[in-house]
Amino acid sequence: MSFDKTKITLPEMNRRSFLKSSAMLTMVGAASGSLLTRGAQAQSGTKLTMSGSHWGVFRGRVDQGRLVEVTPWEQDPHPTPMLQGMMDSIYSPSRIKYPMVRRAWLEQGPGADPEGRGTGDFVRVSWEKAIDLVAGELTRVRKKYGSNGVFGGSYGWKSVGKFHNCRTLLRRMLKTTGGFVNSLGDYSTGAAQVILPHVVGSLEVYEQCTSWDVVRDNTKTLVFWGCNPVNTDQIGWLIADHGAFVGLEEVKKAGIRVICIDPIKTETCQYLDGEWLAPRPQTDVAMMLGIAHTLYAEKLHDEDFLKKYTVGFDKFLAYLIGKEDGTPKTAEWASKICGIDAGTIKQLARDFAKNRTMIAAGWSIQRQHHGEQAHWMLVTLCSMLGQIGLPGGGFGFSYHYCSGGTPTATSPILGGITDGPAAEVTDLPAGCHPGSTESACQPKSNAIPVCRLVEALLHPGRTIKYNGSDIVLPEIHMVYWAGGNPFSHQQNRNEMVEAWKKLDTFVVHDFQWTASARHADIVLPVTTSYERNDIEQLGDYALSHIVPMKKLVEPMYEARSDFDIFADICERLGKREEYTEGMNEMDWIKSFYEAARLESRAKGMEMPVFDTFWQSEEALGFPVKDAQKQFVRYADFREDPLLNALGTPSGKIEIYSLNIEKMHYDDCPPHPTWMEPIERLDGPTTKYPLHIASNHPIYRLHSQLCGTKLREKYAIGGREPCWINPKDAEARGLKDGDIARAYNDRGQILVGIKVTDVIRPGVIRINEGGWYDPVNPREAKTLCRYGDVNNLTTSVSTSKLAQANCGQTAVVEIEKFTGSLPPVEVFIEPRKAG
Ligand code: PGD
Ligand code: PGD
Repeated sequence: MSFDKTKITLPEMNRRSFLKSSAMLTMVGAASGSLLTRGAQAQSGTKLTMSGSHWGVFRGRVDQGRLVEVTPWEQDPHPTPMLQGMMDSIYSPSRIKYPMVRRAWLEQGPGADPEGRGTGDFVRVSWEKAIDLVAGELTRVRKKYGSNGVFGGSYGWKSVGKFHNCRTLLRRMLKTTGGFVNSLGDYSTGAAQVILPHVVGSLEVYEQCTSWDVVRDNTKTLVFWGCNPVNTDQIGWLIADHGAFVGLEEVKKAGIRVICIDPIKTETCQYLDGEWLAPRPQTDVAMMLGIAHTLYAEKLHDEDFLKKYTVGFDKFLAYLIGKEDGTPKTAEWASKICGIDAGTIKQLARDFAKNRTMIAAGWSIQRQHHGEQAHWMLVTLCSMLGQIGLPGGGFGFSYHYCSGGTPTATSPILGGITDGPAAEVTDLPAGCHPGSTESACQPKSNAIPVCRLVEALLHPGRTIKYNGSDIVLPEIHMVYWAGGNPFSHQQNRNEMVEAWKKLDTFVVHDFQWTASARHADIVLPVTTSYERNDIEQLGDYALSHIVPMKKLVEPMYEARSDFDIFADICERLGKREEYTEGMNEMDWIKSFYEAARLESRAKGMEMPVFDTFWQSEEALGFPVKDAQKQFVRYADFREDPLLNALGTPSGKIEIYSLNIEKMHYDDCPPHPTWMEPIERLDGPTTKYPLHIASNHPIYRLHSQLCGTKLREKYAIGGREPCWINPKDAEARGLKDGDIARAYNDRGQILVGIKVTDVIRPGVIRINEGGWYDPVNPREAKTLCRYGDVNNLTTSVSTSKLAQANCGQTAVVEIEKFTGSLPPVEVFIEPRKAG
């Protein structure tokens, strides 16, 4: 493993000049023809193979069929140390080698001994047998319960690549063979992405931000509100480009004032020498209201902006100044809730109004009870400041994700495999015909809000509200997952374990023995993306290159690609041709490239023929126009709000929403509102004294890479780390390196203690994504030996509007663990598998 060129260790930034990267394989305008320039690696004569990952572009060196070295791409401005874990994911002892079936399920049939899930008693079967079992069970369940008996929402991450997109491939198989229940939304921005279309007319959370260059040149105060790009921009949904690190370095060089509002003094705050304000978690809306009240009281708000570009400020104002409920939301009022002193809150209002202020908000502030309010209130606050659409002012909701703010290249959109023809609605109530407008004849829901699967299993037939509509939770008997790790991402693990007992069958495709695979009935081993060919774009926002993702090594053991597995299942069900469309891996990859080539030509650029591209071992680069480098979010709206009206009913920013008013939800009023979450630090009804920040991990992508050697970089006593303030540690007799038990009414986990003053007293940090390792899976609320934080979080939804997850809502107590320490067992094959 060679990382000599980069030497980065978080939280430090890589100080080498990011901008020096030489042009490698670059695509130029048609006028000058197609041009390929060889990169330094190729010139040296060393045979390295290029591929890509969520952690960046890299070159792999293979010796005698084994990947022995991974080198980050020369043009990556800030390679992440996580790339080191990637190689180990191929060879780690947590690799799934063969198709496996849970013994009780195999011998006694679907639904047998549900308490035995997770005990690791698996039997190895042949691929032939495994495919028969899956195809047979799909047929049985659909015949008995209809297509709504099968859940294929399969939420979660996957590997990069336009072809081996496992979740899409799963849906394609399920659609082709007879339908399924899908999922709505995601865990990242579940609340914000439902409320923001009512407020600004788009999802906003995944929109491009004002460019870093514009921020550097215009912003005077840069606020990171629950936002930690130094950590979270390490990865990409597509291949990570790490452009945000260039932007952050520029911000630092420019000496821009940085304020970080976060219970943790983040890596970003430390790198940028930011001013750290640490409110109580889950109280951001109150703090924002305190700032808003000061703006109004001191006449610092921008009346012209509010009049011209927003609707409903008058109604919100009645709430803000207390006309509506008798409580003015003053800085003093806010201070009591959020714990930041009133003077500071007032000063923030003055400073924000006086200077060009950009508020970069992360997403944890909406991943909590009533999370819809946070982003709505932030838009409202920025509307009062009146800087939205001005260079360097307003808000950006994606600076921390996939390097938002990195200018977008003029490139074609690379297509990918689709989930096939539109789903047929098959589950109409008896006696109804398709297209009937009778309300009794509306199809039973075939999509549920993504985090409500557990609720559906526990309460089939229950009607829940969702963004103005009613959804009847379906009766699900079979759950199929390919891409994603529900036994990591879902909140309230013990409730989930109980819900899973209702299932007949749980099928999982993965390459590692995750907790989900361990709780499955049928486990199918898939290839990693380093054992197959694919193609992908670089940078979700940058879209700067097309990257050949070339197979590095042959599939290990009996692993097969998701595509091949699904094609075989379709064959058993008589649908192979429909599924594959008669094409293999390389046919599909070429077809995506060729379509991009045509689009590119229409844009006046000439891409090389596929074979030249594929054999070049280089990424194909696209130009970035100056206009993109100078991009200002909402500049067009500001310039002409009629011509560039927003997608809201009024065409303006909706501080009061009539649409939401019509929904009459008691937990999501029609204007931004402070509402107590069900539990919080020092909250009125809170039972436990410490809040858990279940942040995104520094050396993992959720649970991905937890099963690799990278764990040695952070695990404490072999357990997931728990950061705790010295005061809280002392009060509990805890010191660095201790193993402790964190617990509440929902569950209990072991963690390794790290005492640090970069965390607010009253808050502990246990990152999400630690692998669930139950001591005794048959025992209710059993101890998790490794430290999966979702044993402790609540599964309550944000509100009736978004029904999103509240991963950041959890209070706990923690104590030194004095019993005999159970060894961690989750990072090897299940013991009884054979
Ligand atoms: P990952 O660990 O990325 O987590 O939850 P998610 O389920 O996405 O899971 C991806 C899985 O896909 C891994 O097991 C990986 O091995 C597998 N995989 C990768 N490539 C392939 C492939 O080609 N084929 C197949 N079949 N499998 C593959 C993440 C979710 O967690 C998210 S997105 C968020 S934002 C939430 N965050 C929090 C949080 O902040 N706090 C808490 N408490 N909980 C959270 N949960 C959520
Ligand atoms: P988090 O780490 O959960 O990241 O991006 P997101 O912004 O949600 O939280 C960001 C910051 O919010 C943390 O510093 C945390 O302390 C702070 N915070 C927590 N609660 C509160 C609060 O109540 N108020 C305030 N003011 N701050 C709070 C997540 C994004 O990251 C997503 S959704 C995904 S899918 C990706 N996941 C990963 C990952 O797993 N690992 C890495 N390294 N990078 C990722 N990037 C992406």
